[in-house]
Amino acid sequence: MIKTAQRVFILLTLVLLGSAHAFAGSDSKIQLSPVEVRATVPGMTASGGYVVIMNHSHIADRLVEVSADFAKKAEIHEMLNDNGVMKMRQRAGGIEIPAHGKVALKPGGLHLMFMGLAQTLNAGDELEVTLTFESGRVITVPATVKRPGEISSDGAHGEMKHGEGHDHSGHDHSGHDHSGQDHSGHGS
Ligand SMILES: [Cu+2]
Repeated sequence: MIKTAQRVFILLTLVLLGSAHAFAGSDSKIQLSPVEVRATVPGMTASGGYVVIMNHSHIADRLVEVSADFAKKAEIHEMLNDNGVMKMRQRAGGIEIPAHGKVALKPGGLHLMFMGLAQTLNAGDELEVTLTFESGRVITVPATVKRPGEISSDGAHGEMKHGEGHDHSGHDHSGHDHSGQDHSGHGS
């Protein structure tokens, strides 16, 4: 006969072993949408990334670190209103994902920030981003580079209607906007 405590231990062990072999984008408790990364033009060295994080556990977790091999440095950013001017800065303490909760990182709000880009990020490029959680979970997810107009506002849908973004494709207003915010957020 196996005691309850032993049963729980065996179960936990199985869960932990299982998580090492989980599909990209999720383990048993944390589920991630594919990351959407904003396309850049030559000369841009920073870009934003967006993702939806779902916590199916009854214990809160916290996104504490992000990394990607296409960026020298990656941070978790938040937007704040500084006397009417939206700025962004690194979010101290990361982002809590409530138990049975969902947090969407999206344009204009919480986002992943990739700095020191080693290459121009062209729409359609397939990359990978690794997210680390306070619980010790380390999850690598596919990331697709998208034109600003193609990035889903709620981050939940991988594909958006076609046609909406084509006005922006050559000009990259949003990208310029974003790097401007980067200066105001971190500069002087
Ligand atoms: Cu940022």
